[in-house]
Amino acid sequence: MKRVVTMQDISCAGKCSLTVALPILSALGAEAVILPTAVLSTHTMFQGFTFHDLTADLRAIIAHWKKEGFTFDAVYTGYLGSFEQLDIAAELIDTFGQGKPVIIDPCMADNGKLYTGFSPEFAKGMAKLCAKANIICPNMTEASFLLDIPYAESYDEDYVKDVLKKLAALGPEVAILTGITFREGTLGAYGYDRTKDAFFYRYTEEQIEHFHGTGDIWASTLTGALVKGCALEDAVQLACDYVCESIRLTLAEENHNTYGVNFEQAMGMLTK
Ligand code: PXL
Repeated sequence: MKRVVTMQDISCAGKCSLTVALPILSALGAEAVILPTAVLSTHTMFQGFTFHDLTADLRAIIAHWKKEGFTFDAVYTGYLGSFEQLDIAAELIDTFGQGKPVIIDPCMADNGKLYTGFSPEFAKGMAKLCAKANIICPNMTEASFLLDIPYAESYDEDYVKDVLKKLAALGPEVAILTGITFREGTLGAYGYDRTKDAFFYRYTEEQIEHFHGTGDIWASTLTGALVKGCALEDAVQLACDYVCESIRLTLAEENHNTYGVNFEQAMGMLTK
């Protein structure tokens, strides 16, 4: 059985980070080993969330796994909350990611803005971590902070390709920009494989509302599908389709919540 180690926080309520990564990796048939960086009562879009930092435990957890002889078929990092956690993510990759797919989702920003608690300096640290990845999957806002370029609200295909080449120059073999659209009613991900000097675009129908946590669902699906043996472009398509269906099912529910999507009800797409 394939085994993935994923490092991100536990937002107890809010349907993001580990509370979506774990079930999605399981649904795709992979064992999910978790390195939880912090426990929050909710994700940071809520007011007044609690926060318990687990940084002090992380190196001991990694050391124990090493002693036990654990190996992993992929290393996947998501939301990381501090410079020290970036260092520990680098150590996790050095310890367990050699010759294995390393997927870094540089969760830190959306809609032109950094999330609460992040700084442009942190984005520089994240850019350095991205050098250790095989695949990175930022949205356009995260890409602009990683590259220290202005955020482009509108763009054309040439601009997207230029950003992707710059992202790949940070070090990863594959850079994927999520949330890319060129035509109303569609939304998808544009990728660049530096080793083949090849671009690809996979998209689906755009839902009328956007929700929190969908980036984590997207990256978890990508990781699980790749570990299962899907080709990169197929894994990207599945991730787009699964997020789209999760939002569709959310909107179909009367009085649905606004903090996350009904990814649970779309899970049949992953177990098939
Ligand atoms: O979905 C990304 C994410 C993960 N974890 C926490 C967050 C966010 C986004 O805001 O706040 C704690």
